[in-house]
Amino acid sequence: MSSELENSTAPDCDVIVVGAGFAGIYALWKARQCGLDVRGFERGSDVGGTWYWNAYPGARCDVASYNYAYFFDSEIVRAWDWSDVCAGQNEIQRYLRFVAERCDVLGSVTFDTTVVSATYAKETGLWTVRTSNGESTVCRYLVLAVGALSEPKAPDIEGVDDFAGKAYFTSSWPRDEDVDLKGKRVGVIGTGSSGVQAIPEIAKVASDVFVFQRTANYVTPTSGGPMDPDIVAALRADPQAVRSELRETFGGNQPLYVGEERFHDLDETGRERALWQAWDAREVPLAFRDAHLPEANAAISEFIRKRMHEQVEDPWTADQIVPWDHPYGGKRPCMSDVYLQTYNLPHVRLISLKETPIERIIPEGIVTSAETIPLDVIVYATGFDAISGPVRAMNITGIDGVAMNDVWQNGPVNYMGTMVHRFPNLFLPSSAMSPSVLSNMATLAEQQIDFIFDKIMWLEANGRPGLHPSEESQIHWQKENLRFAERIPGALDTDSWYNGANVPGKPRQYMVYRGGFKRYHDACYAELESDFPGYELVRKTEANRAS
Ligand code: N01
Repeated sequence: MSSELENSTAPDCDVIVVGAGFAGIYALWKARQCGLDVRGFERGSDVGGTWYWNAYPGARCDVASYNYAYFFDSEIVRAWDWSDVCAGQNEIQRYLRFVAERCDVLGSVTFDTTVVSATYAKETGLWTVRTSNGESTVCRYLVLAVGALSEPKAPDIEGVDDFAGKAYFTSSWPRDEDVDLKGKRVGVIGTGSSGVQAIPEIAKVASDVFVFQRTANYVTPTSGGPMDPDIVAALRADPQAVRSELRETFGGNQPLYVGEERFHDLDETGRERALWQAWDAREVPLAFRDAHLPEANAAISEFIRKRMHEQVEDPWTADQIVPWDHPYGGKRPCMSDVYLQTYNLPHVRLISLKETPIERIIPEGIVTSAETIPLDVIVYATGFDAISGPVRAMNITGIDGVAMNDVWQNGPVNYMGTMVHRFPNLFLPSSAMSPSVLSNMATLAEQQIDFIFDKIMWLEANGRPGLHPSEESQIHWQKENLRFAERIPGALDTDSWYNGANVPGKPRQYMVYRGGFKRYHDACYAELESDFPGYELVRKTEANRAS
């Protein structure tokens, strides 16, 4: 890239949106609605983001799809029929393509193109975005809608490249290959949400399945089945009312069941009744109104452990599959009606890596401390460099060449989960310290993109070239995050991708705002209503003076 381009005073477009998943598609549409010229870049060959890449067998949404959807356009809500309460990957990707086509944003996106760097020039107030094909594009506003779970974790096991059989990652399941697991000896490493969904499907066709489990996880029943016509009618009657309601909730969702009684108002019998009631309603984590209290959480955790244990026939496997070492919610819990029963099949075997760790991978299979397990296929369900990972993977520099990776060397810092001090007009939806992965990501995508474009239109209306949060605001937000995380049982001391513990060497920091969706939404709009007291405005630049 020439310095000439970096000093360009003429942007190629107003807005660049990176990523074409839930947030990216909406951002592209929103920019155009605001009268801004927009371009998009997407690494995949189609829209979908996480729903494009994670096409592994069994991939599906584990929150209700009719909530995990767009509400900005009532006609879209009315035009789409979900086949299932929790739709599968393929259906969600089709939905996103349907929305992108309907909003006519596809023509603005360059697919199969990875953004490798973004550089801010203080002199011009412009961002230069470079892509994998060597091109540079200059814009005024940059929206990195790259998702929280889009940077696969590199396998940290010795000998990964030595395996002679086929290896697949759930996080980038091949779309151009008909993966044939029929009659194969398949090893699956990882028992998070992806492993829990994939293992029962793999077991339907493979001759032998070996599940390599490092940490047991909570698995509770999931919702599923055809849509309730009353729910569909209510959604379609007034989609905008639903949109407003979702923003008033704690998680951006409308759970079908929440226990009405308080844990401490009940005796042992009452608690057991409430737990069973919630279990039957498939919402056991919400068994009590005050389910967040450590004592209530302990009762919920113990109840789930018992239910899990009794579903697995082999006593050793049942003991291993139950998460004794962390409270419910310490790690991201899983949902499935079929996962635990899969271990009752004669050709499925659990390998507990706590007892017999993997030593290395060899051409023939996997060597543990106890044995060599010959395999034809290895499926890595080993997760992501989550939340901060997709931003860290790009080379981003802000005012005076400050590098994002230096600013984030001890963990991500930002304000309101979307902007970073010294990176003006750079917007990071779905990133760290927003409700992100612990809220409904579709509700959040709409909320954050709305807020981002409210900021942009405020700048446009006030003739200001840009803004970024003050350092004090970031420090305040960091403290707010910690304050809420400390209240959540197990949040800080359980190893999880919420706090970066899953990636060797990643700084440990709890990266999800746990104050709830409504509180987050209100905090964002309090800033807007007071003309952004937590931000600094950038001075007029050459570009602004020229225009
Ligand atoms: O990844 P994970 P995921 N040796 O990090 C293990 C979303 N999602 O892809 O826990 C051995 O949860 C690791 O073990 P441990 C959802 O938010 C949503 O499953 O680190 N094992 C763990 O068991 C989810 O949380 C849906 O000890 C190793 C597993 O691999 C997020 O995506 C569906 C290992 C990784 O689990 C990520 O889920 C699917 C090693 N070296 C996913 N390295 C929906 O339904 C890692 N592991 C919406």
